Amino acid sequence: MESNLKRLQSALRDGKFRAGAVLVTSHENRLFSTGFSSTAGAHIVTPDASVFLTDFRYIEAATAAIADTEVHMMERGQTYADRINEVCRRLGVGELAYEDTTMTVAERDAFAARLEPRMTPAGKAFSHLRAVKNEAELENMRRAQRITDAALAELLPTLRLGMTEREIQSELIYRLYRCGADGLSFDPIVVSGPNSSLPHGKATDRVVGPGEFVTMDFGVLCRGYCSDMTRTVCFGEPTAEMREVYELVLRAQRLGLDTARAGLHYAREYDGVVRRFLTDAGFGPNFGHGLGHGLGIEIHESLDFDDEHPGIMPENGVVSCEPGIYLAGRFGVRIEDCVVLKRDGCENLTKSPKELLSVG
Ligand SMILES: [Mn+2]
Repeated sequence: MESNLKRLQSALRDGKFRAGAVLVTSHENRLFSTGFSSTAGAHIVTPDASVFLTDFRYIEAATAAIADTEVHMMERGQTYADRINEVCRRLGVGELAYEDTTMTVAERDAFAARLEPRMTPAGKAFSHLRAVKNEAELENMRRAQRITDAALAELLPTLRLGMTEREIQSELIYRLYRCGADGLSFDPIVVSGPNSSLPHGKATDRVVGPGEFVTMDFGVLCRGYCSDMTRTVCFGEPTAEMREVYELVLRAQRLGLDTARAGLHYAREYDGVVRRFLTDAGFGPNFGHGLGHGLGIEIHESLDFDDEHPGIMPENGVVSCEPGIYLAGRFGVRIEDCVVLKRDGCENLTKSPKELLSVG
């Protein structure tokens, strides 16, 4: 299996960064290029060399963890710009691609004033690399989803009428950590009754009543990688209309899962297929968000990164499948799994059942 560092070096060699070397500065891209998580550091990569600079807080762990890389400590009072200049001089780097998509304008200006190599924007090169996962990254994501599935299985029997959204959210977070989460990939969404028509609503002190949907959208971090899942359950018995809407969303979701594969145009051939299905059923205006998004180190990663093939979903990319129907002021349903795109279909990372469940 090719490490992310080797993939980054191949991309440099192939001219994908339009520079001889790259300066990796954001937490997310440093995690990608080194496999090491830290709040401070800079990674300078050329086709044949890899130098990571970090400070006293991380030096011991970084030295032990990062393979095929020189790891050096920043001395107190030194600036990253000065140390990067030293490294670039030694490696003969005259042109350095920088993360124009993550750096603040102030950081860019400060580097531009001090760095000796010419700075060129890396553009979409990082999102292109990160969209395609290697086996180690996929294993982290499978593990993250296993934790997420396990936490839901533990949570469901604890749900009782009279709980508030916030109580459900707290119980869920507790289970996620107990099941092995390193962190949360985002603050879980727990919305009930009429609040469930808010796709990204916030948990409140609202008490869940009988015959109401509760939508829970949540995920964890495992070794720096995200999971993401949504399930809608009913407290007590749903009405016939609620059941009908739920079954429609479930059919739409299965259609998305059956459709998903590498090489499809996201908007036309993936999102578009499910959107047409829900539109034909009369719920087009009630499905106002995208069918899916990329994910990995970040919970939302771009699927539109390849200028030669705009909008095409890559092999070994991970994408969510999350149709929903939202009836303002009444109720909403969303069901979400995440899949690994393969040439002839997809691997569903999400194992939690999704038949309409009556709880409480
Ligand atoms: Mn999602």
